[in-house]
Amino acid sequence: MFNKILVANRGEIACRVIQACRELKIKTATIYSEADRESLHVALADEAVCVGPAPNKDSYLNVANIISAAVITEAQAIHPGYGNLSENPDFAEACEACNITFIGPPADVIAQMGDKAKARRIMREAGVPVVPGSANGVTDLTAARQIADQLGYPVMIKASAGGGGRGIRVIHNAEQMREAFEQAQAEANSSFGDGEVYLEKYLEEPRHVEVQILADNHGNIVHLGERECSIQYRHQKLLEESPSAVVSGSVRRRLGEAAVKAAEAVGYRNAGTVEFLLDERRRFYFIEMNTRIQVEHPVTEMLTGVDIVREQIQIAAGEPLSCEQGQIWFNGHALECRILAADPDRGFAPSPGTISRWQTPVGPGVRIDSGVTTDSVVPSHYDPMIAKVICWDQTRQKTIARMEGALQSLVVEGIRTNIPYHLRILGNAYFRQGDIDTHFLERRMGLSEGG
Ligand code: MV4
Repeated sequence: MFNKILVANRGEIACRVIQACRELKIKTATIYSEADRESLHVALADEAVCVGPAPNKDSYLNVANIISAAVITEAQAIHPGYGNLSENPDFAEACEACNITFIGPPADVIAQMGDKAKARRIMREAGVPVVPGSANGVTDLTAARQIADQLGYPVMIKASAGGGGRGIRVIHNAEQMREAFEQAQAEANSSFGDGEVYLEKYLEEPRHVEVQILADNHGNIVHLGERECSIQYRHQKLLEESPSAVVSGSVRRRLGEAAVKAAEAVGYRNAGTVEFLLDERRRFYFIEMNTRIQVEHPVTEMLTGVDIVREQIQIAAGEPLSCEQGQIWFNGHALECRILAADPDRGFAPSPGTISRWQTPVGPGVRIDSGVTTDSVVPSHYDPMIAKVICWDQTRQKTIARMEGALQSLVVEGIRTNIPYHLRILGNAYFRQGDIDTHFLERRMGLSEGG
């Protein structure tokens, strides 16, 4: 087992990984930018290295300085968290080249799943159901028109190097194709340095469910059930839950089998998430695979009792999974609300500043994963998510009530947050009936995608 791990991230996920290391008696080093000198994750780690000035690109994305931090602190492994360098194959490669274990999948697996068109092809060849669409990337307008005609409009155009909704758009008819195709290519080029796009049949009323998997270096792969992630604002998940209100035992088993098959097909190692769309007839289709720990992992941890971050560390250290599929049970219901330093009255514009008071609820089935505390400064340079409230109870209705109570007891003074907006969602009749899909926010909460 590792003696010391470098936690190469900030905020709540850095605090979460540091805590897992502490339980395993592993020493921790972490990194920080000049803006994060006084932050909570720095205080919690055993030691900390400044890797650059405030802007993310100069610090938390600074591969050379981060690897140097691992070398000078003599860390044997690096945990990248999520976002930032967590799905950067060059970073994973650089870690291994410096004889530092990257806590995540092999670099080539990250690269393969990072190419969304290639990922679809691998999954289709492995017999995993994928959304009907182009077999490869689409390079010219004529091909795009032919494929769209075969699929039937509406179709969705997506960037191969994108993911998570970046660079996707819906095309409703042939007249829109030229402009949409050219814009999508240009946007993919400018955002990802790779203009390749691909086409999929647009599913009109899907739910977005994702399946957590764990794979060790001894051939063991398990799934930990699904997470319902349909409630998204501009492709940022706001609130996630497990189980999905519409996934039956048999659908869960088939989703899990498909996710394990996807992991086998690509030689997966460590924690990963297979994303599917679920249609109104409960058929499901692969859309992409995420090769990192996800923000919403606590929902699965609360439901199954499996500590996913601890499993990640143990897998990276060469140990076998601590659980077999037959020992994994899905008990009760879990729900997560992402707490953003954002102003819901100004289209969720970031609301940086100093938190003059942070007071968290306590009680059975209430978990707060936080990167902040009283007197923390929320900088304007980074993602505005400062914490997550995760609740568990025996039924969905009880879990909703527990979450409402927890959010009402979470005191945050000095900055604006989206807590009131979460309470509006939780109070919404359609939400409380479990009647949600990917259009929930605009249809039921009057929130246009434009903000
Ligand atoms: C889709 C889709 C419908 N049809 N693909 C992909 C990235 C993820 N963040 C959202 N994704 C979707 N891909 C096809 N072929 C619906 C979604 C989707 C979504 C789309 C627009 C607005 C909100 C959404 C929420 C969840 C899923």
